[in-house]
Amino acid sequence: MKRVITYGTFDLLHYGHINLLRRAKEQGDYLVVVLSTDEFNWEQKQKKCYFSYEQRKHLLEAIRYVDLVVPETSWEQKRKDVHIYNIDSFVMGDDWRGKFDFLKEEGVEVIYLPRTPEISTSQIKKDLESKN
Ligand code: C2G
Repeated sequence: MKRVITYGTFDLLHYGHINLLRRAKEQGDYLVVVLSTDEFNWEQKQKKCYFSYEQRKHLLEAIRYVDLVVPETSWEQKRKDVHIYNIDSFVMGDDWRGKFDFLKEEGVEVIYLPRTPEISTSQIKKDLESKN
């Protein structure tokens, strides 16, 4: 059983997120999604989510590619997480390319996948604002 992990905010869930989750799951048999809490988003990413952590978790758990959703509360937890969840592969979109290569030291394959172009949560918010 090959176990894969990925991290994110996944606010206003969109097809770019789904493409990432689908391709992450294709790397193995079991996908853990570590979902940024509302506090982590605000304090560390200055992101104010439209959906709360519980709502974003609920949405992610409904996706066929996702097997487990757990909280992301710090940048540093990745080194521990890959052992807690017995991870073989770490997957992120390539906007993060290079940022998590240190996980190779933990015996984890690190994969950066091309982002889906022209869609992002911030773009959705901008488009909606301009329409009003
Ligand atoms: N993504 C993508 N294509 C898009 C938008 C997002 O492939 N058009 C990917 C991102 O690269 C990321 C995942 O979807 O791998 C989740 O994106 P966000 O919710 O924006 O997550 P982010 O804020 O990048 O948080 O510790 C890592 C952070 O929690 C990552």
